[in-house]
Amino acid sequence: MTRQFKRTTVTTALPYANGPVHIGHLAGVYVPADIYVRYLRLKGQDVLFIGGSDEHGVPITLKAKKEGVSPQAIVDRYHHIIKKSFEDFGISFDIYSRTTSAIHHKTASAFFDKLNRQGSFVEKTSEQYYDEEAGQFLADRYITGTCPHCGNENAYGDQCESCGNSLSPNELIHPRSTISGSKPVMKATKHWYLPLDQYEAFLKQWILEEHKEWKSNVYGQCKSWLDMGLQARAVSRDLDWGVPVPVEGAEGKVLYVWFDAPIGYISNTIELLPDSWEKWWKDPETRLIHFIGKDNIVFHCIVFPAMLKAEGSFILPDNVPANEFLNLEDDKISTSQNWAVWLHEYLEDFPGKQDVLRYVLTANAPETKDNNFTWKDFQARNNNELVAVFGNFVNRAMVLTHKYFQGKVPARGEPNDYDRQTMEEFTDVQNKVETLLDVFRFRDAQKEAMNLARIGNKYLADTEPWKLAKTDLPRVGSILNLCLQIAANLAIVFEPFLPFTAQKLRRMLGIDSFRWESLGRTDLLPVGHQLNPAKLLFEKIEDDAINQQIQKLLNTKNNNKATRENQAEASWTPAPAKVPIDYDSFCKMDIRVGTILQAEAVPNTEKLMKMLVDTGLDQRTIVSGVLEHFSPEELIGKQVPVLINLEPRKIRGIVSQGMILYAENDQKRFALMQPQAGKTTPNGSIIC
Ligand code: B3M
Ligand code: ZN
Repeated sequence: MTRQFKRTTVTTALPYANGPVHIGHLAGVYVPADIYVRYLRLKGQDVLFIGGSDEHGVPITLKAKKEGVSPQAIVDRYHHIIKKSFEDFGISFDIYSRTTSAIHHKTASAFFDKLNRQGSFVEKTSEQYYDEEAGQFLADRYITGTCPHCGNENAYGDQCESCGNSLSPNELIHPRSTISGSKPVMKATKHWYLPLDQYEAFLKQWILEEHKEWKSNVYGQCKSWLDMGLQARAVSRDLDWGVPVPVEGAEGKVLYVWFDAPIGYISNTIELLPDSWEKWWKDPETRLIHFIGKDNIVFHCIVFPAMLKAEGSFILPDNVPANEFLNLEDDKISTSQNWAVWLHEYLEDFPGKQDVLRYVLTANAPETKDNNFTWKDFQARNNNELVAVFGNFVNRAMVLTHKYFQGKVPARGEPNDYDRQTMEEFTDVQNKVETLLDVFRFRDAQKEAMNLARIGNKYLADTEPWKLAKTDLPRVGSILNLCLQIAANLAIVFEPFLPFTAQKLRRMLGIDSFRWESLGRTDLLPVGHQLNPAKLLFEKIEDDAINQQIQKLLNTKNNNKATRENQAEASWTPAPAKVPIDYDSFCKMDIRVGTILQAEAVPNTEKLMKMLVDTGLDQRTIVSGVLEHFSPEELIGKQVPVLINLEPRKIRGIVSQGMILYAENDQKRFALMQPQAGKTTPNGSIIC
C-alpha cells in the first residue's frame, strides 16, 4: 500500500569535486532523478531537488598534492565545471551547493556534536600508520607498498590497482608514505565510531520487513550487509582537510567524508530555505528519496539512516533507487584512465544535443544491471528513433498543416474506424507512464513515450493525407488535426525526459504550457489555433562524427597503454647478477663489430630472422629470434655486436654461425646496440 505524502525531498549523490562529470554520472543518478522531479512538478506536487559537490575526502587532497595546489583550488575548479555541466543538461536542481560552504561546516559540526553529547559514539584508540618525517597520520591512500597478492610495488593502502584486490594498509609489504617517501610507523590515535551493530535490529526491521518494495539490486545489497552483521565504523579521520571534529583536543582530526557528505543534503536545504527547511527533513508527511549509484548503497541505506536515527528528529529515506553502472564501449568507465565521455566535451562536439544524450542514456539506463554505452548505438538511436520517428512525424504534421491550412489547426470530422483505433491506442499513455515512473522504471516509461510517437508516425504514414489534398481536403484536415493532437501529447509526455525538445515543440505548437493531466486527450489544440513555423526537432548524426568519437577513445586506449609501458619500465628492476666467471672464460668469447647486409623472415616461423652479416673476417649467415622486435628494413645496414666463435647451430634447416647481441628490457623487448656515432669502427673491430 502506498502512503500519501505532502511533499517529496529528492537528493542526488554529491559528486566528488576532483574531476568533471561524465555520462556514467548522468545515466546512473542525475538524469533519472531529473526525470522523476520534473514528473512530480508536472503533476503539481511539492518537490525539492537537492544537489551539490562533495568537496572533502582524500582523493581531493591527493590530487591537490600532485598538482602542487591547495585542496580548495581543486574543488573550486571542479565544482564550477560540474555545476555548469548539470545546468547545461537541464538537471533542474533547486540548489546545487558544496560541502566547503560555511553553512555545511556548521551543520555537519552541529550534527556530530549532538550525537557526541548524547553519547551516540564509541571512542576507540587504535594503532595506525604515521609518517614521522611529515608529522602526520596517513590515510590509506597515502600509503603505498608491495601488494601481497600480485607483487605490484605501487599498491595503495586500500586497494591494488594492478590486481584489483582490496587491501588494508598493514597488509602492504614495505609500506611507504607517499608524502615523504619514508617508512611509516604505527602510532596510537583516537577516533569516534558509530556503533552500527546497535542499529542492526532496527535496520533489519526497517529495510528487510518494511521496504520490500525497494529495487531488488538495492534490497539485495542491504540484505547481504545485514546478514554479514554490522560493525562500528569510524566517523573521524586524521587529516587536515574536512570539517574539524568539534571536540576539545581533537586538533588535526576531521569528520570522515562519508559522515559529512550526506549531511550536505541537509545543509544545502538550509542554505536554500533557511526558514522552512525543517519540513523537508523532519515532517513525517515528507517523502525522502535518494538517487545514487550502486557503490553508495551502504552509506545511504545503512550508515546515513543510522546517523539520522541516532540524531532522532529526522525522517528516513522512503526509497533509494540506486542504479548499477554504465560501461563505455564494453569497458568500465574510469576517471583516472580517462575512459569516459565527459559532459563538457560532449557538448563541444555535439552542441545543442543535450536531449539526444539524455534519451540514449535513459534508453540504456543501468537500472537493474550494468549496461553499455556505445557510439554506434548512440547514432542508431538518434537516427532511427529520434529523427526517423519522433522528429519526422512532428515535422510532417507541421509542414502539411502549413501547406494546406496556413498553419492553423484544421477541423476534425467524424472519425473513421482507424482514427478511433489510433485514439484508443494512446488514451492510456498517462496511466502507463505514471505507473512506470512511480516505481523508478525510467527506461520503460521513456519507451512508452516513444511509443506515442510511433503511433503518430504510423497513423500519418498509413493515412497518407498528402495524396488526398486534391480530392478530400476536409479529410486531410481531420487527419492532421489528430496528428497535431498527438504532437501536443508528445510535448507533454517528453517534458520529463527531453525537456529541451519538449520546449521547442511547445513553441512550435504555439502553446506556453500543458498540464500533465491532459495527457491522452485529443483536444489539446483548439481548431483554428495558429502554429509557428516548423523547425526540425532532431538532426541526423553522420558516420564522420561518430568515427571521430571512436577514434578519440582509441587514442585514449593507446595513450594508456604507452603510459603503462613507461611506468613498467620506470619501476623495472634488472635481472639478478649471474655467478662470477674468471677472466680467461670471458676472453674466450670473440665479439666483433659486424654489419647486417641482408635480413629476411624465415618462412613459416613467427620469430626467426635470417641475416647475412659482414664480420670483417667473412660474410656469414646468422639466425636470430627477433622477428617480433624488428622489421628486416630496420636491421639492414646496421652495425651490431656479433659473437663469432659460438658453435654453429642448425635452426630450421639453416646453419646459424654466431650470435648477434641485443639489449633486452623488462618487457622482453629488444633494442640494437650500435657503435658510437662519429667514431669509425670497421667491421671486425674487437669488442672487449
Ligand atoms: N562523493 C561518492 C561518489 O561520488 C560520494 C557520494 C557522496 S553522496 C552523499 O560516488
Ligand atoms: Zn595486487
